[in-house]
Amino acid sequence: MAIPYPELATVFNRLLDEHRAVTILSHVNPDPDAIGTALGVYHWLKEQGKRVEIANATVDIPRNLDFLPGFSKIKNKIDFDDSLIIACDSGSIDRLGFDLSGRVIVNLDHHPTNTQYGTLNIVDPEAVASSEVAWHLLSPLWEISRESATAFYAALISDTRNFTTGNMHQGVFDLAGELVSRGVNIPEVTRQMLHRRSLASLRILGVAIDSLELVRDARVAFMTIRRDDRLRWGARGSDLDGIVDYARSLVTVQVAVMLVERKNDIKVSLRSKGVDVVRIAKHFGGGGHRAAAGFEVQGMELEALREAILNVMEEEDVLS
Ligand SMILES: [Mn+2]
Repeated sequence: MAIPYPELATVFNRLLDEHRAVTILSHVNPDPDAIGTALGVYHWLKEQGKRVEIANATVDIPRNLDFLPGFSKIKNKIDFDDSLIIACDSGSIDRLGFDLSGRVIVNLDHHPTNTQYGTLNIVDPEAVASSEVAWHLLSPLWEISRESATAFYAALISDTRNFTTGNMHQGVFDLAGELVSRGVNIPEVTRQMLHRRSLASLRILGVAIDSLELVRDARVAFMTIRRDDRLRWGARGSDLDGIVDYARSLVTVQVAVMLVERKNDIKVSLRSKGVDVVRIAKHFGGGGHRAAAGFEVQGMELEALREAILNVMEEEDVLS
């Protein structure tokens, strides 16, 4: 364990005692780790009789997670004004999308680039998912129910891409076993998470694969999704999840880059094999993990941005 969970849990407990209510948040454009971790914490607190609300600043949260217990409780606003904030899977305070000035915040995350914005920071960069952080913090304090375990398990399989990411180790399987022993219905979670894709997500995958370009001796792959393509197929942000992994899976590729043109900016996702892409993301004001990072830029054309990214790769000497 990289961080002193027992000591952090003591402070966490004290903060819980000092507040009459709790607001659980996760980052905007949430992925299953954000939603799953938040819901797991939500049930854990509910079961102890706490007054809890759960919110996310994004209106359009991924509908394929609606099988998770409590999904329908996720609101788009914060109603409690003096509650303890628990922020899940969010590397910075602005990624939460709400005005949190003057609030007491528990920052529960695993991004190495986390800005430590909390009153209490429980940030474990060695954890493969934020739900792993939640598990280490919460499981010694109070029972983990089937509801919480299911949400944490969904978060875990998502952030590890079904136990295949480069940071996998035996402890993750042990954790999965612990969660499953609380009654997680594995086939059901698998069905809901993997076999319920939208048509738009496959159409837009086709667009992305068509756009594939290889440069620098095929060590760098670019995929580009234009706004027109998304509008044409009705693809939402969550329909693009995992697409960049296809580019990384190519034998020669060390860095895969996906550029997604949006209304006011371009969203860039970086994935790598063995090289550190968080350095590239940081250069553009973003963050993430060694092998998976991202950032957003405004006021740049796709072409110019591609060149800028290649230049930063050169400067930072990320390619081997
Ligand atoms: Mn995560």
